[in-house]
Amino acid sequence: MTETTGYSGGGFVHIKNPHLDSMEEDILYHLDLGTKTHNLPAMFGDIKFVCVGGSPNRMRAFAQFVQRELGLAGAGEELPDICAGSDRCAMYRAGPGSPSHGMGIPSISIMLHELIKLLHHAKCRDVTIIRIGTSGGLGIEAGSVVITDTAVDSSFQPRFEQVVLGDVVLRSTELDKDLAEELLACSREIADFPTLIGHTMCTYDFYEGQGRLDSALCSFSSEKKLEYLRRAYDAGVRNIEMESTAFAALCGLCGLKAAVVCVALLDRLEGDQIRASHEVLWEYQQRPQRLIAAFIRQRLGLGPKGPTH
Ligand code: R2B
Ligand code: URA
Repeated sequence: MTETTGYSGGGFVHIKNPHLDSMEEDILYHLDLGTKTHNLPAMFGDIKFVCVGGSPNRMRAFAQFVQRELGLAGAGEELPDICAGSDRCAMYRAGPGSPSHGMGIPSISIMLHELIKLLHHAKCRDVTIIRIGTSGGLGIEAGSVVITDTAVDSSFQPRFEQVVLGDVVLRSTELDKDLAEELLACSREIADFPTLIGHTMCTYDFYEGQGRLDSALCSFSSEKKLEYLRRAYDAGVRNIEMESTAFAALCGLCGLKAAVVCVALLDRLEGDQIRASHEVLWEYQQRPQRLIAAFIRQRLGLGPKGPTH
């Protein structure tokens, strides 16, 4: 069974679940929010940009960074975690919302179902959602930022397989091409690092699933690994991570304009271990953040802002 991309009438988030309407209350358990306990339209109704990422610390730093970059009130002050009552997700508000989603498809799926329902309950309109994260590069310089045009699975197919009641449902993983181009154009203006558009391969594992030779179990040779990675490169893959297919599929079906922007921590054609120093990795991880902050400034008509770090 294949599901096609959703259409969002009036810019609203498109929820495709008839059961939700008959629920007296919707408890967003992992976000520690609920439709009765919280006034979600008042708390979130004006949200236009949502940025999601794997690590709570990184997302807090990002929210603080955006607060400074956009010149918002409270810049420099501690930001409260809106999901403080949950030890599963953290969420910060600084103009844009920036929740963290943990590692891998099951983790981001849970967060996205609740986040998308949150945007729906809050009656948000015309929301742009961006995943910022890290990845392994393929034939590109470490530190390069990849803007995903299409997320592909480990057979290089643009699909996400979700098992529903024991059946495999195939979902499209196309992302918004215009948004990807807009982000690339923005990077041309501000970035002092390489940025490119390419396919992103999403796997269910960091080690065997990404063809690493440094895992606890390994059944393939170095030649086989390189042959697989070169085939991925020839299919257009420029980086590898662990959430993009589920992110693209869910956001697409719910009518959200979505993008994936990940920095490459290494070139997987050259090795498997991440050897760069903490300082270098920290600076790499700020690159997608700097790009997105500049993009939001541009969208809000705030104009360029000197060096972005
Ligand atoms: C990128 O980095 C994480 C694994 O280290 C994973 O969440 C991903 O997609
Ligand atoms: N994240 C991944 O999923 N793979 C890498 O190689 C680096 C970061």
